[in-house]
Amino acid sequence: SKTINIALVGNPNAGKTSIFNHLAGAREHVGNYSGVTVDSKNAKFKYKGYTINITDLPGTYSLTAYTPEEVFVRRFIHEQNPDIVINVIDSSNLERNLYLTTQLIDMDIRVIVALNMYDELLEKGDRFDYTMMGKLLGIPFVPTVGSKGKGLDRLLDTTINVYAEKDKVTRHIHVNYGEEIEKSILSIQNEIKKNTAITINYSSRYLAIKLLEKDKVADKILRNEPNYQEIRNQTDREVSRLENLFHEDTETLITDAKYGFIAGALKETFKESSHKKRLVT
Ligand code: GDP
Ligand code: K
Ligand code: MG
Repeated sequence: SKTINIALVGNPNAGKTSIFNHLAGAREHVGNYSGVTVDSKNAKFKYKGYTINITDLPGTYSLTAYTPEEVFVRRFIHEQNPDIVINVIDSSNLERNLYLTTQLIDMDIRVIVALNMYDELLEKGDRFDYTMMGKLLGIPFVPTVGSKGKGLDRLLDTTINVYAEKDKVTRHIHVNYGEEIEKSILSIQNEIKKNTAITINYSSRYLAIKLLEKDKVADKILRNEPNYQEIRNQTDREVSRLENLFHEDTETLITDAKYGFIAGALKETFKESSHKKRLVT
């Protein structure tokens, strides 16, 4: 049977391991990684004629390269190339959790969002039009309650549909970084396309964004290219141009634009409960 390789990616405590354990049928202790050993867990099972090969990855808030967890998750996605990334997000903290989602969008990979802790969202009475959010991001959203194993059949059915390219929501969107940053991305992207061998299996837009973020991993990927210096020079020019224009470093500009993008999407789809919680005195 066909094997679908899935990786669970998300913030710490979003519910990745709970979902993993329910899917794998394991009843292991659910806990956090100690922080000393960064590791992943892997399980295989059959579902509707497919072999599902699922990996539970360490929690990360971001996919830069500042922590061992970030390096591990990023390398896993780059090198193992999973068919589908299931981005497990905590419904009670959408803004922070969706930041990572924007980085997955930049990577141009196939993503499904498991809208976990959905029980908490319902309990608070918040209203979230996740169907519309899915359409805006081009990513199917599936509500789940990981601790109870709820929503997981729908998560797997969606996985199969996305894998078989039958999912109607899935489309590749770009996070819009605004006119000036977009201009810079495009010009660096053009240098990358002109000066790299076609064997580089990363999206040129993703690499261009990463170069603007002054990311060392992307720089290292490109450094072996014979015309690397052309890409480097163009990047330096664009970084200077943007930093002179906005009086802010480009890494911050990109981060701010991502949060702006999320805020805009949440404004259209999310309404916090008007019932204020009573303080117990
Ligand atoms: P991970 O760090 O992403 O692997 O998160 P865990 O699976 O370890 O879950 C963190 C905590 O949240 C645990 O105490 C889980 O029991 C709890 N949890 C997981 N999923 C849900 C959910 O959907 N609803 C609620 N209320 N709690 C959950
Ligand atoms: K929580
Ligand atoms: Mg975990």
